[in-house]
Amino acid sequence: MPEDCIFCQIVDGEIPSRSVYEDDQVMAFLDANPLAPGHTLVIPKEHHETLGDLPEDAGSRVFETLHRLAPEIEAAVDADASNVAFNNGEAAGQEVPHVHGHVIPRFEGDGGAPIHAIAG
Ligand code: DGP
Repeated sequence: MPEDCIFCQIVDGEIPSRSVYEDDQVMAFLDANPLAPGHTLVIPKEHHETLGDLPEDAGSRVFETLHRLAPEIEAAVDADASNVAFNNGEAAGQEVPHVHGHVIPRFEGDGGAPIHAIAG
């Protein structure tokens, strides 16, 4: 793993995080700069920079986790919907070069804007 990868450091417990879920391959934790209450990141524990670098099995596990957690996160914060998205590569706005999916709870009346509009 790259020494300076903050998500690898979260996996190793060197940087604290607010855990949402963890198993042998995947971690989910609250985003430090949330766009909405309950904004959660789902990552493979193994370091891979982009989706294209991710082995199929790890990708499947990340997607299974997003699939299971998104409705649970919505329910936990009483949201009406969610954006589930990846910024995949630096030119697409990926700031942390360790694959991560965002679950961003959405609420009726929050504007209904698509993710590119709420993310800035
Ligand atoms: P992206 O732009 O898709 O690479 O999103 C990176 C997200 O990671 C951004 O929403 C903020 C979040 N983030 C950055 N550093 C940390 C950290 O140390 N802890 C946590 N929990 N989230 C972080």
